[in-house]
Amino acid sequence: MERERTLFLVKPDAVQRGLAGEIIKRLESRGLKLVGLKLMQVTRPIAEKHYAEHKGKPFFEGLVQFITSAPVVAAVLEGTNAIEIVRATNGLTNPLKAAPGTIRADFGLEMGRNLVHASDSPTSAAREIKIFFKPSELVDWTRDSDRWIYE
Ligand code: IDP
Ligand code: MG
Repeated sequence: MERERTLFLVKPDAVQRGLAGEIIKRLESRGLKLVGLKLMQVTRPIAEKHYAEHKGKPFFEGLVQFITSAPVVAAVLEGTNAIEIVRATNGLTNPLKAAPGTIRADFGLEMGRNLVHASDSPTSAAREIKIFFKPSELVDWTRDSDRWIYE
């Protein structure tokens, strides 16, 4: 069993639309454990660092403008295969292609307003968690329901 941590963002469109609680609820209900959580304004330097892999692409400037346009809710989620599980819960990048039942399909229409972010690999997760959270902001805690979620 691979117990992982991943960075999750409720992007500005979802926060503005009042969907932050509902979106985080889906991940909690799935069995993922919150180990970090905060509302924050993303600055341009943070945005450019976070999205460094997309620098030079035609949508990069719009993406940075968007992610810095209003607050995000940043979270670190922990669980078995958390990285793949959260990506699957989010759905494909383009809401048009995302499967019904995923966050992006259920709440979104367009790629540039797709509500959520999640790390795509263990390397990205380690890198992105460090960008958004100080070690002291992550809480190691024992969840009493773990034995009903993990075999
Ligand atoms: P991901 O969020 O599913 O990992 P990435 O390819 O890493 O998708 O792209 C980061 C974000 O950039 C996407 O979530 C989406 O909001 C935006 N994006 C990606 N490709 C496009 C595009 O072609 N047009 C507009 N926005 C895009
Ligand atoms: Mg990505």
